[in-house]
Amino acid sequence: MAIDLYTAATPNGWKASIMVEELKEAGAALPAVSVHTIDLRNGDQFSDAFTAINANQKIPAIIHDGRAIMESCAILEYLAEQFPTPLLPLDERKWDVVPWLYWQAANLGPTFGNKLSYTRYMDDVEPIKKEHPLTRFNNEAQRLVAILESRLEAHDFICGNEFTVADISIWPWVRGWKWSKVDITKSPRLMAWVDRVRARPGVERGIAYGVPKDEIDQWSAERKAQYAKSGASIASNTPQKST
Ligand SMILES: N[C@@H](CCC(=O)N[C@@H](CS)C(=O)NCC(=O)O)C(=O)O
Repeated sequence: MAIDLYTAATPNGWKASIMVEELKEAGAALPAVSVHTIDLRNGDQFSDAFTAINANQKIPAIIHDGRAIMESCAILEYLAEQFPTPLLPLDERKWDVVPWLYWQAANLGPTFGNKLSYTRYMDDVEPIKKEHPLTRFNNEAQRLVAILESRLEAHDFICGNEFTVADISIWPWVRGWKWSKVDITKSPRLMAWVDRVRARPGVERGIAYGVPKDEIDQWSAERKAQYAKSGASIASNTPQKST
């Protein structure tokens, strides 16, 4: 049964596309995957058709075997269970990995996302009003960076020497550290991990979904402006609607 993937070229979207490509790399018997791009700038996430798939109106989402799944980390866990590979051990070692998916969803994603929004997407907010949230989210991001740096002391990946769904969930946010201006340069193991994960062929293909090949690592000024515009409309207090 084919998989329908609803996504966009954003950190949460790349988690799902990296997963698809890493499953292929791991030799999983993955069915055909149909990719549907949701135009966040256009407000497609608020359409009735997409809301029926994901009541939370955010990408990514998948439909497989008639079942719709929302939340990127739930999608990683679902796909890992449906198509078993070392990306998620399914015996008791699962519990070395799954808590880090929850950690990403509850801590790293929201903190990096908020830091990014205040850094790049809120030009209409007076600088003085941004000071407190910027400091707050930056401090919290630095706390999370320190946790990752210490995780990587003993092994190459977040949960051991095997690359897992935990790495997939965390990497797209951390690799965008220059865009979110979360300084990781004083965390050498984390910097090396960003490069180590980037070097994987599955990751290379996964982050190319929705992005021209020559802009995978370095966005053009035009793309940065597009992201800024889309981010600004999402971060705005004026509700965005499907057009
Ligand atoms: N916790 C969710 C977050 C999903 C999320 O925030 N997606 C963003 C793109 S990275 C989105 O769809 N934003 C559109 C909006 O907020 O209107 C997940 O991990 O799937």
